[in-house]
Amino acid sequence: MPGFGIMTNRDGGDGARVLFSFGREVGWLMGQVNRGGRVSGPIFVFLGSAALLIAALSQRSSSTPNADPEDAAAEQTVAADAVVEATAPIDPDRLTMAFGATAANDSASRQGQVQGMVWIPGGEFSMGMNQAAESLCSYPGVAVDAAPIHRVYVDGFWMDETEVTNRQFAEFVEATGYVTVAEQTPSADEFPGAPPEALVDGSTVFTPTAGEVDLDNHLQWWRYEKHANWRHPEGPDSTIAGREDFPVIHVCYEDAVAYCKWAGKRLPTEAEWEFAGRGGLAGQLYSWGNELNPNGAYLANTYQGDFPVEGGDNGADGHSGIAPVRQYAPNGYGLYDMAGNVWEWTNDLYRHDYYQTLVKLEQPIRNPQGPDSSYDPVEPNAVKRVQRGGSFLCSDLYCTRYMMGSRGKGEVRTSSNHVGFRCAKSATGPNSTTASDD
Ligand SMILES: [Ca+2]
Ligand SMILES: [Ca+2]
Repeated sequence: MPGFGIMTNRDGGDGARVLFSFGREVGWLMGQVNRGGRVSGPIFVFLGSAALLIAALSQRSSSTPNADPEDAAAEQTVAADAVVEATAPIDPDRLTMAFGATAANDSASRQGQVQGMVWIPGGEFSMGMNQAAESLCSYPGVAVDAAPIHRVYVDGFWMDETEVTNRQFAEFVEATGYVTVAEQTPSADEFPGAPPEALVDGSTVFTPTAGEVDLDNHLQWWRYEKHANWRHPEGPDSTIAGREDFPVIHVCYEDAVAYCKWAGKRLPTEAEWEFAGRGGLAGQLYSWGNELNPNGAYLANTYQGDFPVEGGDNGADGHSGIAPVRQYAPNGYGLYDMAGNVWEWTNDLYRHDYYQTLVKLEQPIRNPQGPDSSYDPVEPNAVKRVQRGGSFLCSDLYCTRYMMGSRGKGEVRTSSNHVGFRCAKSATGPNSTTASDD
């Protein structure tokens, strides 16, 4: 049967809602991304006796400014201009800028305590990733959008100790009656031309493959699961009973923002997230240091074994698949799971060339809020926000984005079973050096 699908890129930290006719009896969709994260498509290939191309790349028009063709053309022009700007010569010294020391602010301005949050002092640090770190991943491209390194200053702020859990999200839904995007039936307005039977609520779920596969086609291990949502992570027959302390998943950007507002918080900026994730360290590969497994210990829930093969996730780190929060030691600021477990939404729009733009500016860049528009050459029409930290599916075979400084991204209305979030909160009070939330 033709179906409504959501596509995610790479290991799914990236993606755009896509309509396609899915299911083994109809065919498949392939050719989105080649090595290095560059575009080779999209190429839609449908096989079978009922071969039928029903699909078009589409985003939720209600949330995307470029749904109108004229707007889309205008945005493309803006994006193209920005790319030209970003590819202008950069001072060679900037390109080879090394990580500098982290100079944290004095924490004395902190006022009181916030339940479940820790104070991140803010200060000046080096943000981004060294291109040489690419060598730690068998699949190239992990550092492409995370270089060059640049100096950033962020004000102090509060950060959730953990990813937002099912227990916390349930309190929010109980109090507000909020319905996540994954629980809503997609509308024909959003996906014009889609057959009515394809418009079924659901979300994207990782599905291991029967055997080894070419890692160039991530659609082999992702499926659109009808009626999958935060309450039913693997589909309608699954439940979160007993998983109260697991991170909430199947939440898209606007779901995360809605939760944050209810909680009197906000999403962190990408710069805040990285400052917090580094835990006071400077230029280290991981949120705890430069060794992935110091003294043989695992310090994050990632993926060990053959990816993405059935039974391949051997759980050497203690967990096959997603884990409850707080299973590993916190980083230097007391934050848990800043690497792995689930990807975390940040508030910044995603541009692949944003850091190339920043490195030309006077350093340090103060409290960067992300670019004004989104642009990902892999999916030029998708509006994306930055995600950070990697997930339980990240592996040195494919996606080492549990490495500090690396970047993920996701289409704003797309959810999946390895993306969640945590909240930030600006400081308030007479001694605060921090701007208030807006
Ligand atoms: Ca694991
Ligand atoms: Ca995480």
